[in-house]
Amino acid sequence: KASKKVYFNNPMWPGEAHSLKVDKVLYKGKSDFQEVLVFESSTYGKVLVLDGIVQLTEKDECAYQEMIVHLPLCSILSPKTVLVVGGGDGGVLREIARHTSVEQIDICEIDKMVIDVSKRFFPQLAVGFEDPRVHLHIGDAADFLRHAPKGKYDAIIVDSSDPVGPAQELVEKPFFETAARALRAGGVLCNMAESMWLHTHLIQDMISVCRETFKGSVHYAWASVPTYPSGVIGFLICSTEGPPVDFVNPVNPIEKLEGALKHKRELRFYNSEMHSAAFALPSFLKREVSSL
Ligand code: AAT
Repeated sequence: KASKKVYFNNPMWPGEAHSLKVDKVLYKGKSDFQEVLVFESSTYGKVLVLDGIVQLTEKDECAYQEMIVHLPLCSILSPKTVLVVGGGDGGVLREIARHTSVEQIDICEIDKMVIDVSKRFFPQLAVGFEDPRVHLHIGDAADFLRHAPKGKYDAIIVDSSDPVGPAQELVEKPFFETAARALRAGGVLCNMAESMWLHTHLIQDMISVCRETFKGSVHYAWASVPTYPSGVIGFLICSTEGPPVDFVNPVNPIEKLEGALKHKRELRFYNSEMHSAAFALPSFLKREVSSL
């Protein structure tokens, strides 16, 4: 009974839980910010869990990391400066590295333990940290952005955890305002934006805040990630006022990018068709988004 209570009481998805069979617990630790757990599952490879919530599995991380990076970076021509918020496992860095136009990648992750654990257990993600263009900052990204120079970034990718705990601030208006300020005119933001099945209100709130803050355009896209709650994850993708950005039809298609596909690791999920398809919304969501 006690364990049932814990499983079904997550405020982000009350009344439901998803389970994976644990073959072996590989690491258990507690940082200043959260509980960190790594285990070997019987069907999804190794799994990284923070405060009881699955952040990634070896089998399906490709879907999330490839989409959250290439949706924004393939929507603008020759991105050069990119900021990653969160993303301490390094998977997002690994994907940004495919873009040879990129000259500087800043990353601000709050929890050093996530980085250390990823380097030890998920080398195929942490490899992203080895790129010489990467500059690592340990700290709260909301704080980091408050001090970022105006107009510095072509793209900001918010690969953060759910808004309970250290990521709470990252879905609030002041955060979006500092992100918009740190982007150049016509720059893009791509934000992890939860599940359309579970978090319609949160998504609506994020969209209306972003419509006030980002004067270019604001879109919602989604992808299937079986180990995230309800099996899908959304992305809120916005541009600042400036040269208009056509998010649905990538102007910088990955198939034409020198080296992007020749990278040591093949793309497993993303391609230009998946990019455009990700913006197709089910009728219920379309209605809710357009009613805002
Ligand atoms: N790529 C794996 C997916 C993640 S990881 C989210 C990261 O965001 C974590 O490493 C966490 O420590 C970091 N983080 C949380 N809050 C902050 C903050 N304020 N500043 C900087 N980094 C932060 C996300 C999985 C999404 C799960 C969907 N259910």
